[in-house]
Amino acid sequence: MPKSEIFVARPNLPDIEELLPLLESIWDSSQLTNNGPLVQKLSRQLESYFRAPHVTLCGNGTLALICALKSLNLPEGSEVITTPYSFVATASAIVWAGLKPVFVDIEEDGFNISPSAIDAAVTNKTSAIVPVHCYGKPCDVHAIQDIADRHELAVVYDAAHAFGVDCDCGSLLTHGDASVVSFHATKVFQTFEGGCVVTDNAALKDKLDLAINFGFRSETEVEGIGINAKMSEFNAAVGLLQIEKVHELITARQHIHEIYRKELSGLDGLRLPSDKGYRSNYSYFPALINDECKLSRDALYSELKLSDVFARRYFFPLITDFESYSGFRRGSELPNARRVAERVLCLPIHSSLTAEDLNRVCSAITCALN
Ligand code: T4K
Repeated sequence: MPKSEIFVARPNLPDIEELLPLLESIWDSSQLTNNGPLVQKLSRQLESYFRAPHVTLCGNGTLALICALKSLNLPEGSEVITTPYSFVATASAIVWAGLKPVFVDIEEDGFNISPSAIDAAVTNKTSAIVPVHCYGKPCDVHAIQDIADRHELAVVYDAAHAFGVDCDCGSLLTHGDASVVSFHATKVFQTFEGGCVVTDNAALKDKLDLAINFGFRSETEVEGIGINAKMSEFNAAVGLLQIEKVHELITARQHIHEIYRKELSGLDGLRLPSDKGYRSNYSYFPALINDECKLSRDALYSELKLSDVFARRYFFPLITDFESYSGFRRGSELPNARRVAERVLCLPIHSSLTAEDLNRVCSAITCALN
């Protein structure tokens, strides 16, 4: 029998039987979008889950990031310091918001933006910082806030990977002016497409609610240049079922994380991620294939494909290596980001992986690297 393909991510889908009553409620009301009852219900449930005062649901994480930046009224064309080690949407959102990304390096021993590199890159054109909690691991939020306060900069966290993560001082999503979460199909909590902005600033929340709905304050009043970034009732229905299960889904991922750490820890040169020091959501399992490994990262990636194991090189290439982003300013050299981008391999981690799947992944890696 042919072996099934093992993907880096797989959405957890709600039971169709459970979805039907929610779909019936949408059909009965004919309210498909525009802040309907399911969107409102999911917003309140997420505020409670994130222990945060305000959540604005959006059509996806990228639109949520654009709207968060737009709603801060940053000067048009001003500079936003961010990381080149991320999904391209981090930078594209900055550009779509009419701002200029400035790329600085990540920390020497991690995946997140370096606070000292941010500090050194601030100029009188800088208006904001967009750090990424890469793979859901918290940035140094205290150091970043200190820099932002000293230079009067806004901070919008790209928390696409950080659904429900806690850091040393509670909910990670309550740091900065706003945090943006993605609910894409590949994420821990998914609504097919979706995302949200989390903020504790009521005035910002008001602007966001206008921004995602063309700027409409009332039937006859438009404030600011808005866009359509609303979440639909269908996406919210999926979210309402997902939120009931999310604890179970994160626990299943934690189990996989522990199995990988147990089975792969003895391999020369292979560096495995750790969940120490914060409450993780286990959204990714980024392993580093260092120079002492028997195979290079790309060789291992190809070798695993031969076993139908589709690990992914998140995040390679660096955003700055895409032609469209090569012209933006570098606020520092990028040696740490480059080293990690050339060595990282994200292993499959999702709630539908079976013990047999995990055995296949671990055996394929062990055979290749031993
Ligand atoms: N900021 C950061 C830091 C992000 O990582 C992202 C998104 C964003 C912002 C923007 O948020 P959104 O606007 O997307 O809400 C995927 C996702 O499309 C993307 O959401 C995610 N980050 C990024 C890290 O990964 P691809 O191009 O790798 O996706 P794809 O289609 O190759 O999917 C990966 C695997 O997942 C497939 O091999 C199979 C499985 N899969 C995928 C989809 C779409 C499924 O099983 N079912 C599916 O429906 O970008």
